Formats: sequence, C-alpha cells, structure tokens
Amino acid sequence: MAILKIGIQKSGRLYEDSVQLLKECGIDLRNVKDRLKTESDNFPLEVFFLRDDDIPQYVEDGVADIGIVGENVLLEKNKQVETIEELGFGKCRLSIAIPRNQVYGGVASLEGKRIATSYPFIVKNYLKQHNVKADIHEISGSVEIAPGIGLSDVVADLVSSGSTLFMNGLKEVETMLKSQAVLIKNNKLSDEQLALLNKLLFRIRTVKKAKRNKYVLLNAPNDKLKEIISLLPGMKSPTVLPLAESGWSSVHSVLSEDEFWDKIEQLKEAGAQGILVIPIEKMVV
Ligand code: PRT
Ligand code: ZN
Repeated sequence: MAILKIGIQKSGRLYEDSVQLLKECGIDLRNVKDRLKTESDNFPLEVFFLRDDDIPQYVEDGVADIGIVGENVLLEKNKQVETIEELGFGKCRLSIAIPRNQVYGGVASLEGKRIATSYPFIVKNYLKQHNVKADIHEISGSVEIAPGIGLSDVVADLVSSGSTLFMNGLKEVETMLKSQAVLIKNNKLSDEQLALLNKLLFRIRTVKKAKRNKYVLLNAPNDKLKEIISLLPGMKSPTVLPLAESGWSSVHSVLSEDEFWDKIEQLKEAGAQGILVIPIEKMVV
C-alpha cells in the first residue's frame, strides 16, 4: 500500500494552519504535540514535523514526498521541487526597509549599502535584476535591529502588519516578493503516490473553495424576485421556496467573498429582507 509523507513546520507561524488544513480535509492525526512524526488512521499519510528551512531539501531528496512551506523559504532554498497549490495562509511580503528619517531614492540608491537579511539568495537576485551592487550581510534572526546597532544601513525582511519595522524606526520602501504557504511535491512520485496526492488536492481545493464562499438566505417580495435572482450567481441557479406569508419567497444562494459586500448592498436595495449569511464547511463542485 502506497503512503504519502508530508513535511510540515514543527512549530511556528505555519504549524497551526497546516495541521488545521489537514484536519479540515478529514485527515485525523494522532498525538500531534511534541512528536517528530505521526501517521493518520484514516488516510495513508505520514506527517513529519520539521524546521521550515529544511522542508524544500527534504522534499527534493524524497525524504518527504510533499511539504507545506512559505514561498519565501522555497525561493531562498532554490531546490528542485514543484509547487502545486497556494494555500492562502502564512501571507507576508519580503521587503526592503530603511531608517524612517531617511528619504528613499529608489532601488538605485541601495548601491554600496549594507543590507542585513536572512534571505541572501533572493536579495542577491533582486539587486542583480536592478543592476545594483550592495553588501549583503546574512543574519539568521532579529534582522530589524541591524540598522539600530550599526550592523547595516538597510534591511530586507519579512513583513506582515509592519509593526516590527515601525517599532524599530524603519519604513518599508520596496516589496521584493509576496509570499504565502504553498504545497510542494517531489519530482519523482510513483503513480500510486500521485493518485493519493490528487485525492488530497481535491480535498484541499474543496476546503479552500468553501472558505471563499458564503451561503446566503434571504426573503424577497415576489414582485422583486426576478431582479433579486439576477443579482445572485448561485452554483447553478438560486433555490426559491415560497414563504408561509403569501407574496414572499425565500431565496438561497452562494456568494463569493470578493463580491460579497457589494452584492449584499445591491440585494438590500432591490428589496431583499432578513438576509442571513452562513459559513460553508465543504464545497464540492
Ligand atoms: O523554527 P523554524 O525555522 O521552523 O521557524 P522560523 O522561525 O524560521 O519561521 P516562522 O515560524 O517565524 O515563520 C514561518 C513562515 O511564516 C515564514 O517563512 C513566512 O512564510 C511566514 N510568515 C508570515 C512570517 C510572517 N508572516 C512574519 N510576519 N514569518 C515571519 N514573520 C516575522 C518577520 O520576520 C518579522 O520579524 O514577523 C515579523 C514582522 O511581522 P509584523 O507583523 O510586525 O510586520
Ligand atoms: Zn526557519
């Protein structure tokens, strides 16, 4: 029997969401805490808990067949693996930041500067693309304090809310990369493993789709029904049921997150009442 081995982060920012995603895919994991690896009882999946930096290498070597890792780490490590799905969590950007009191003069102004970063490979490529020569200082953590202690002039670091930069007197001036967690795979999986991976991918996409959509229930006066229905996409067409009160109907449909607020406003304007919005757990299309 084939089994799929997945590498996920042992602890840190991607850990919770990675375990949660597997759970939402209906994959039960035993004793997740403080283990190096665990197996699922109800899916042929073995889970390895690793440092995020090691995941691309493990997947390239086939020690793990697939893995969940940030695109920032993936690009930095530059291993021979294939990205198969964006997972929508662990979102951040890799940016250049300079002391807040300085005026930024574009990428060219980085010429000759000392740049502190944990991402030397990505930064080197970025500078090369822009024909800029700078002095890259690789440090493994607390990059944001480097200018304050005189170690560098600027930094290239991960940013999400921006508060770490702010608290250290820095401002973000260039975004080199937008990143999120992705699912990666080894290049030489067997047919049986690929079949398992497809099964897992189908579940992941089903969960992702559900998260992007909401189930909407509303009451509509029958004379406005046509207009209200025209606003709703639904999976095929909306479900319309008569209400006990004559002249009114209940309309059920699915709305995607992107258009959600606009549509709700339009529906209200068109005469919809008692609008209920319900999260969807799984969405198979
Ligand atoms: O132990 P291990 O090596 O596995 O973990 P780690 O310490 O290297 O990584 P970890 O857990 O900090 O991050 C794992 C991954 O989460 C990263 O590789 C990114 O893909 C993703 N991610 C998303 C982030 C952030 N957001 C983030 N904000 N990783 C780090 N940060 C740090 C950033 O370095 C800076 O220090 O958070 C600070 C900035 O946050 P804001 O909100 O103040 O801007
Ligand atoms: Zn790490």
